[in-house]
Amino acid sequence: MGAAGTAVVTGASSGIGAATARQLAAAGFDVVLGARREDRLAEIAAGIGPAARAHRLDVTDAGSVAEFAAAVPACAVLVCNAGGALGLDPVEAADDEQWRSMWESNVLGVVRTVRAFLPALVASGDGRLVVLTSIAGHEVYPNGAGYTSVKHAAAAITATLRLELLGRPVRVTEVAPGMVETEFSVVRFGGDAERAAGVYSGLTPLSADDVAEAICWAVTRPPHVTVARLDLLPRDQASARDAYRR
Ligand code: NJP
Repeated sequence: MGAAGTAVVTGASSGIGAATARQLAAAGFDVVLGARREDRLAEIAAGIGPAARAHRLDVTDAGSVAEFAAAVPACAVLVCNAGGALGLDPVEAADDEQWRSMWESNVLGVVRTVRAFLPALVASGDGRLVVLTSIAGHEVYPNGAGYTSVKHAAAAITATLRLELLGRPVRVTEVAPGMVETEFSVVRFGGDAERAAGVYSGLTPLSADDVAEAICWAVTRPPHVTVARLDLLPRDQASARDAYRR
């Protein structure tokens, strides 16, 4: 067993989750990777080596979360990273299915996963819970309400957990990035890679590794230190709406 204990990462089949699993393994954790695309998960876990194992997980499905948690008896670190955005439309043109899907993965998905792993986090004696929200969890922008509303909810849930867990050995960290170049925008725009590339044009966005490094740092502070919230931005982004493009 990894000297640092077991770390679970949801949404580990790409982007920030995959990078976090790699970096946590390098920091001495055994890592358990969860997501829906099992082929991608298996490939990433194989690349990490014997410290990693992959298990299918759909955070929108209570049965899948229960099955996933049952396969992981001990857990010191839980990174709730699964989620993302769908669409970029004004509220007056809101697509119910896209909104429902975002609430299921970014909000209820976090609640289900935290509920399932909380007993193990407490039992570890030094549990660490990390929730990926976003700058969109603290600011709004036109056409973004579907995503900003779910990330605001995830931020509220994370802050509530810190209050509710006071006195129990679990540290709660919110990680709120700005632009990170991953599959995020390709998913948001339904596979339109050209439109997705436009989001990051003319500036250097954060990489998945930049965010993973911050997560790794937060969960490896001494047990009496809670990193409550990390806001990470590319230098050329000043708010959810303001970016400087060269
Ligand atoms: O995006 P991407 P990121 N059940 O698309 C998984 C937030 N964020 O790494 O199930 C289980 O490369 C999906 O796996 P799969 C963002 O909101 C990002 O950037 O196989 N897993 C994949 O592994 C999100 O919370 C940016 O399709 C599910 C992963 O989630 C987190 O960072 C900015 C799932 C998404 O990987 C990671 O996103 C920001 C489900 N139902 C916040 N649904 C940014 N990139 O700019 C999805 O502020 N996944």
